Amino acid sequence: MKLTGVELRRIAMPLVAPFRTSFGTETQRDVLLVRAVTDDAEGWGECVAMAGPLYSSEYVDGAVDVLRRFLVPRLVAGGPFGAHEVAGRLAPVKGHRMAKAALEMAVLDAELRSEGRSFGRELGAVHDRVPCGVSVGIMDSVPELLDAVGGYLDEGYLRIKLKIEPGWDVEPVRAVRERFGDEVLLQVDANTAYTLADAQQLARLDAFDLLLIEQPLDEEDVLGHADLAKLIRTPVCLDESITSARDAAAALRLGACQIVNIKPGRVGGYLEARRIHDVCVAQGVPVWCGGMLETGLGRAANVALAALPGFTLPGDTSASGRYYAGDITEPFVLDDGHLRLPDGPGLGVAPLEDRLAEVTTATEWLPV
Ligand code: NPG
Repeated sequence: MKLTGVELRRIAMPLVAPFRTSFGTETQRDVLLVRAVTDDAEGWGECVAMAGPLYSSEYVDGAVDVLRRFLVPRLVAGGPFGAHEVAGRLAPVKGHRMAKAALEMAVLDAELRSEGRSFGRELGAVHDRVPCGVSVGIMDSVPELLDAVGGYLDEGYLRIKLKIEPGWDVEPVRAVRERFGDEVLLQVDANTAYTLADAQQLARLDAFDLLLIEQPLDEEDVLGHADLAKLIRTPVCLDESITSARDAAAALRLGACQIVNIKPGRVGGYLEARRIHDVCVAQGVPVWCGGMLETGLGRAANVALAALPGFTLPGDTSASGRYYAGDITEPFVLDDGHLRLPDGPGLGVAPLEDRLAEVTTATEWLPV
């Protein structure tokens, strides 16, 4: 395909409620969208970098800069290309996986739209809908948490993930188990907030029959996770530590995790995400699709990915309304605890023009 230009568009999306994790509180999502325009189609990518480098080293202003100065120029320098060549062309630029993923997603969407194929079909989806979990932030009090969890269960979510940090772990988990029972699929996510010295405290979670504990230790402490996995019964799942299929293979070989959270932005794109899926399937390791508070664009692609056969655990593929009162696409709505895969070409969804205009804070056109 031949690109005629790339638009970088910043949008500001207020969240329905503050979302607190061990690394900070989000009240508004500052999202970078990438629109790839070719001769016969256009495609959308969503960059999942946050406003600040607190989840990982990437942040949205940095993504804009690297796209403008390095990634887009490199992509087009070698002449026409296909979506499967994007990662290779961008590989000389170190890191910046979220920025790379957004560009690849936009190009892939444009290519699939022009060929009339959907993301789901391209990635290898085997289901037409996916079971959904919801991620519940850290709250000021246990009663407040129980209200929130009760509300999500009433809406039909099939799995609850509690954000934890030192001082907010055993007590909230116990309270949720006591109130809602042992049948609820329950897991926790620490976003790197602990060290191996906390192993005894984390072992207290063993009593609650959790599906998994996600990323308890620092992203670079893969060996620490392998040690921790021997000290606790709850299965360890890695998120931040896994940035490629090679990382995933290494972490599995080391025994650092028994489950993998796959987020396409974190690993450089949907095609690398599929490779991680394939590595895990080959070793019988369950995977699930993470979330980064995506708009309907990223959500559409995540739902397609989550329909691959190895995604055997419900993902953070919540309905649009979990985060946004007004999404920029037709909203994803929960149906019996599931989201349906869009089946149109490419992402199968596109921004609603008026809504997009309302939330746009800046646009920049990069001619090529
Ligand atoms: O459902 O989109 C979602 C969010 C799920 O908890 C969620 N994401 O660490 O996985 C995470 C977390 C996150 C949120 C990460 C915001 C980065 C920013």
